[in-house]
Amino acid sequence: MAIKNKGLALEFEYVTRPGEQKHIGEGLDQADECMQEIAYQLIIGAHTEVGRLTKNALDDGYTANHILDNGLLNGMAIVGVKFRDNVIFVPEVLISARAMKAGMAFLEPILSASGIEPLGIVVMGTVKGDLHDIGKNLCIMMLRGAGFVVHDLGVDTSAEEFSDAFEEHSPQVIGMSALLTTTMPNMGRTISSFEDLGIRDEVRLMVGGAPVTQEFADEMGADGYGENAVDCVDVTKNLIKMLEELKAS
Ligand code: B12
Repeated sequence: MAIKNKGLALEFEYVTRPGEQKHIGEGLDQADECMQEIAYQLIIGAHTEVGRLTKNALDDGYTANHILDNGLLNGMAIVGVKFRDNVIFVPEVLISARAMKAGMAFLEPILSASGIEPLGIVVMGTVKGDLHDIGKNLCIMMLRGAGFVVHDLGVDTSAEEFSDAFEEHSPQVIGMSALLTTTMPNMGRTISSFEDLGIRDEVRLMVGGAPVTQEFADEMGADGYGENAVDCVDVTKNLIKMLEELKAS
């Protein structure tokens, strides 16, 4: 392990699960001192610094992809782990998200002009009657950071709006978020409406939000459930694989 940046080395100590240590550790191994500094500044939420370092790195000849993978995403991976493990809370995540945005402001125009194929297309929304969107927005941020194109339907999204978005954007995965026990059933209603419209097998439906459990997700016939924003990315990747297999069979 070659983490030369002292601050980042201390941050990496929060990564305690062996699988994650390996995965994130390998990512950090690819990062030179400049990328490690970007990752560290993102973790501590220094948005001006992340913007400045990203611009300097581009001027120095690093590619946008390299900075995204080795700088910003390495930092975001540790932020995600710290958030899940209750080391940091929503305000700190939002501050790191702002730093990610500051870096992405320089990278996005280059990435979109280069026509790199996205990992997949995802539609996300908070279900009808529910106005909570902090968790959904964190999921979206992680998905975009991981290379997905995400269409955000916002809050209070009806079943019809989800199916319209399916027709408009042709996503492989649709994610629904609910924070209220009273709005959770609207996830099931949306799934039923996809069945009624005959489009149920053309897309994978994923659910999440604090009161949602795997058991509840299974009961209402969702294809996937994620407990947090880190899970959301893994679940999305698995669901896309599942959909491809389903379509191939
Ligand atoms: C912030 C908040 C609000 C804000 C929302 C602001 C916003 N822009 O989101 C405001 C003030 C508007 C609000 C309003 C209300 N709220 Co409120 N709110 C909260 C609070 C404090 C935090 C929620 C939050 O953001 N958590 C942090 C995020 C990061 O976590 P998260 O959403 O769970 O998301 C994570 C995971 O669940 C997962 N995830 C989330 N979505 C998805 C989707 C997918 C597909 C996947 C894979 C994963 C995933 O990943 C996320 C990141 O790790 C909670 C209490 C609490 N401590 O949880 C109450 C809480 C959710 N609210 C509650 C209530 C009752 C209300 C109101 C009805 C209050 C009222 N009487 O007016 C209204 C409802 C308004 C409405 N129609 O929606 C109750 C719900 C009770 C229940 N069991 O139903 C709670 C639990 C408070 C309580 N203890 O009573 N609220």
